[in-house]
Amino acid sequence: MITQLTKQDLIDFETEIADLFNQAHIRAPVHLYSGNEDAMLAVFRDIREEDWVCCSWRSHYQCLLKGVPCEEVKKEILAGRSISLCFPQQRVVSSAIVTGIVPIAVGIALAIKRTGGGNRVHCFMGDMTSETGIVHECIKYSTNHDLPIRFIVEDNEKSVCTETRQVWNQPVLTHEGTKHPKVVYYKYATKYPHAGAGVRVQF
Ligand SMILES: Cc1ncc(C[n+]2csc(CCOP(=O)(O)OP(=O)(O)O)c2C)c(N)n1
Ligand SMILES: [Mg+2]
Repeated sequence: MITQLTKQDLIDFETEIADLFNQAHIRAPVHLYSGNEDAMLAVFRDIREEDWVCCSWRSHYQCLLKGVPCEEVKKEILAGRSISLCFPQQRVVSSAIVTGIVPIAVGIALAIKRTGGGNRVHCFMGDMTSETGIVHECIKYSTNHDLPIRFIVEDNEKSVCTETRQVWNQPVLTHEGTKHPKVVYYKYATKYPHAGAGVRVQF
């Protein structure tokens, strides 16, 4: 583990951000996690300091667990950058474009392989992202070229307010319960809405 942060530390951080958002101290969207702390800590047991962590719009836990100091993450969120947090020093990069980060993660993994590096890439994505065409291609390419990358599918069953399984008329998602060596899947139930923290805040 890179940090000594506990499940409660993660929850406390998101709770503080939720309060700050609801009090209109953050004048930009925030996408909060909850209910996935154990799963996230388990995923991070296999992440080392020299590895790259690639994220979407929802990345507070990854930044904290990759070793970015809490105050630094909070400062960036307060500055309105929660949606695409990037901390190159700690090797965390994010994109707020659905699927945007996935080919970038594959590119980093390809560069590591070509330069003979011993580190890896860990690419986090939501359930809807995981069902897209480009993700299929990225997983296929990474598998066939045995790139040093792992994809983590975080299933909250939703794409914003839409049920992912209903959209695709697919009761079981593509990566649900997978044993693929490069894909990790977990399901969680969040208490937060897709974005924000439950209070309508006008920017
Ligand atoms: C190209 C693009 N289209 C639409 C959006 C708006 N959008 C942001 S998050 C999201 C839902 C993605 O769902 P999922 O991959 O399951 O991630 P979750 O937010 O549930 O973690 C959408 C449609 C976007 N950011 N980028
Ligand atoms: Mg989702």
